[in-house]
Amino acid sequence: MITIYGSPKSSAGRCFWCLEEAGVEYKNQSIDFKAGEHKSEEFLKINRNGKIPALQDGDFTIWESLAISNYIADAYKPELLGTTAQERGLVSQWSIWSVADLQVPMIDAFIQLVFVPEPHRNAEIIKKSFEKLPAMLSSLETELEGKDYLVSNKFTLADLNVSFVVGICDDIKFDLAPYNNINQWRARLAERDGTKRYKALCS
Ligand SMILES: N[C@@H](CCC(=O)N[C@@H](CS)C(=O)NCC(=O)O)C(=O)O
Repeated sequence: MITIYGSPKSSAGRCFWCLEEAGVEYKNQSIDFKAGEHKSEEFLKINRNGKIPALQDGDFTIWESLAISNYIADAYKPELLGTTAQERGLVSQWSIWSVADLQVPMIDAFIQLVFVPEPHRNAEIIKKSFEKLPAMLSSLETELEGKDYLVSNKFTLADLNVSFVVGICDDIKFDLAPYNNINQWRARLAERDGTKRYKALCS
């Protein structure tokens, strides 16, 4: 049996979405941050870094959200990773870009706008983060021109991982109106059964 530790409304969300796309059975073990469960002796045996998500599949344990999703796909629905070396390379490229580049200003803005109470927000961090987004979103917009999906025009983890990060724009109220291709792609992804099952977990 697979156990995923963490909440679908956190960085673990991309792993829940992947589990739903793969159609595997799993159970969720929530971790109470306020009670310090992520730093408990028991949880540190699962991820010694004291962070969620982590996943156990039988006696196998893995942490780090992108690695978890890659493992789920590889073990249970390999086509999500692409079917040729080149496709797998591009899926990897987009997935890494989503966390190494796109997510960085998104999370900086998210922390300020969602976690920090308004009077204590750092307007400079928010401004600088928002300034970094158009170049990256324009790159994605260009890539999606004339395409339904990012890699070989079929749904892969590239779409899941990149759109998961783009979704942070909703939380930080970054206006995506100028990005037609991105909006159509997000609408297409929202129609997937796997996406609907994942979104239902977040509501
Ligand atoms: N790069 C990691 C980030 C994991 C992460 O920072 N998780 C947060 C929750 S979204 C956490 O567990 N924070 C607790 C802490 O840092 O003490 C991943 O994607 O899995």
